[in-house]
Amino acid sequence: AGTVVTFGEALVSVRSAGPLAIGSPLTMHAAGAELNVAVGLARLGHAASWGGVLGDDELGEFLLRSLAAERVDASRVRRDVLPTGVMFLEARTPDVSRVFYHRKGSAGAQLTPHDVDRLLDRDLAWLHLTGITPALSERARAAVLHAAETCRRRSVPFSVDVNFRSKLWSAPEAAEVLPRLIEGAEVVIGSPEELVLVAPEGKTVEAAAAELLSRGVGEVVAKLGAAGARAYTAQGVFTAPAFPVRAVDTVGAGDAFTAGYLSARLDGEDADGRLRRGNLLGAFAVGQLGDWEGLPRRDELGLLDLGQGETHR
Ligand code: ADP
Ligand code: KDG
Repeated sequence: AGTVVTFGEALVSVRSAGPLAIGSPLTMHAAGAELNVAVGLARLGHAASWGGVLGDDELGEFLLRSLAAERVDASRVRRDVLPTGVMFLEARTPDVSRVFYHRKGSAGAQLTPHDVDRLLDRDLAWLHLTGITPALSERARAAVLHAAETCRRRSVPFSVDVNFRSKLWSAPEAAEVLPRLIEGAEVVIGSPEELVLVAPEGKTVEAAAAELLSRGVGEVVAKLGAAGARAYTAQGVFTAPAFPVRAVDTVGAGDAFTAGYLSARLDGEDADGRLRRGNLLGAFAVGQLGDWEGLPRRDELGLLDLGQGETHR
């Protein structure tokens, strides 16, 4: 059946219980949009592989340990003398969080097209990319564009989550690069604003989706937060509501959604089934601290159908 491969920069995310400036208690998590997607897919039983460059340091060891524990193949990871990147997620107030990256000059940004060749040299079922990688460095940008090009040449289906990160680059810079990255993608996922960013002519999400479909993208999926998600396809537009859950940590919800959507796609589900599984994984992700810790195994997919506040005995 082949492997689902993804790559990018994995980070240690450090979550604070309060303001960082006063020295609030911290917890340590494995993160990075692509690592999150790989874990989500592996939990559901798909053969998933994550690639990238990790520092030859304790944080790199922690990320490898997390990947191994989650049964994500990391056999093609490269180590580098530069440090593993870190991000702080500060709970500044109970409702307002801030992200601070410590990733400039990190190992993760050293990814090259050669690393990508090594990573893709296998039986590939699917490749998942994000718009974070091209924002990391010149070489990482070359690497991710090369990966998309390799998929187009080899006719390997691939997906792109736009994941615009304004702390890494500007919207005009992203709008210059991302339309090239998503060319020929089977699935493009983003928030409505992100989808407008990658469709040069589109001013609304509907116009952006129509433009992307006409340029050969297979389907365009808009993540709508607590309102669920919508898929624009050649067969029409499909909408599905979110699952009602208590949100405790929304970071990582988008990656969980993507993992669920791709999992259903790999299983041959129709648009309704894909949106449903995406929303389901998003709901599991927001219910627990950490980007992916709360994600379900396949035998847990029905848990949320049983209602809120229930204890299963
Ligand atoms: P991102 O994390 O990329 O900003 P969203 O906030 O749109 O993405 O969330 C992604 C998906 O996670 C949504 O499409 C939805 O399925 C789910 N989700 C997000 N927030 C909630 C919520 N409060 N309740 C239930 N599901 C949610
Ligand atoms: O989607 C969650 C990501 O934002 C987080 O894990 C870190 O990859 C990350 C990034 O660059 O923001």
